[in-house]
Amino acid sequence: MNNLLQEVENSKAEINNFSTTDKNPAEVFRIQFLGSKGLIKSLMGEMKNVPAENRREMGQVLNDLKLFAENKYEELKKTSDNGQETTGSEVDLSLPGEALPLGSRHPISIVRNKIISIFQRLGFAVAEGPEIEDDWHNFTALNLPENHPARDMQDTFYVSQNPDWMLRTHTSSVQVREMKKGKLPIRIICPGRVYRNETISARAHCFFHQVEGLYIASDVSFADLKQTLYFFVQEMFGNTIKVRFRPSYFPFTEPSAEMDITCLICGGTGCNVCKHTGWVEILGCGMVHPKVLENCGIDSNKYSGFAFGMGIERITMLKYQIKDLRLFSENDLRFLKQFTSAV
Ligand code: 2NL
Repeated sequence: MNNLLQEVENSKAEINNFSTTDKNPAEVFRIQFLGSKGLIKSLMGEMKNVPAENRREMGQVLNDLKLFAENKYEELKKTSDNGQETTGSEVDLSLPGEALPLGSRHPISIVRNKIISIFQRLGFAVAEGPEIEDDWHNFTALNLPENHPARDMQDTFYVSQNPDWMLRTHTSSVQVREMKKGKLPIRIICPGRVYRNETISARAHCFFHQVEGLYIASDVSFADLKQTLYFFVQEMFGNTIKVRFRPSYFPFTEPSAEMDITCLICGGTGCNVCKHTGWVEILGCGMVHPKVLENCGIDSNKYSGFAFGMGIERITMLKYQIKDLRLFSENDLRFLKQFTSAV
């Protein structure tokens, strides 16, 4: 009787300290303690040797031990169901998770997307192309003469493997590719990164972002150009804005112009931003040069078109009053977080 009690005590300790490296601890436990050849069954078998007057008491002790083992078994089943090695009490699954930090769009992306959506409403489609271009698509097709400074090693990044290759200096090369496809009319905008070998300063960088636009059909006029760009700036900056066109020169357009808008800071009365003129330049534009159309296989007697190009950095700086262009590429979260929106 005392021996059996001692065995029960030992078994209790064994159950309590049970551990195994097996993948299924509950099953190992069940076989060892609760199975038909398990420890508890064999202790029950000893009952026949217990004197009759102690049987009731001993039966109670063994039943308690069985209950103890069954509880342990349930506990082991729960933890192996979770696939965890720890017991449930150590991990509180009801605690809320750690909040992920919310990111935000880069200001250049915000402004690019806005420009795209305005022109899409006018029926312009987005076209994209390679950032490494050959001389013909980037320069020759666009009527950029052999001696043009943009072609100089000082102004363009050439690719050392092939002297004909370079990082595109504008997204006009994408428009050249679209014209070469021969499907008319064309009404596209070409957003993208472009590269120029400039000394980095508050106003210039060796790469920036552009949106160029091109509309070619029969009878496209300078009036179409003016109205399209006027609509664009009204949508972009508000409908109190005024515009003016100044004659300019680009090898790929004739006539060419630069478009100014009334200064966003002072409203036209004169301030530092507009250098006291009341106007700020936002883009270059013009009627596509007939030579460019012919270079791309388009009959310049049947078709005409306008084109324009703007730097996204410049528009963004004006819109958000950003004074230094280098902020766009420095990944400083104190700068970028200011553009976090609610959605
Ligand atoms: C600027 C000025 C301009 C164009 C880009 C263009 C493209 C083709 C044919 C003719 Cl395929 N023109 N693009 C025309 C005038 C100005 O960009 O200041 N860009 C930042």
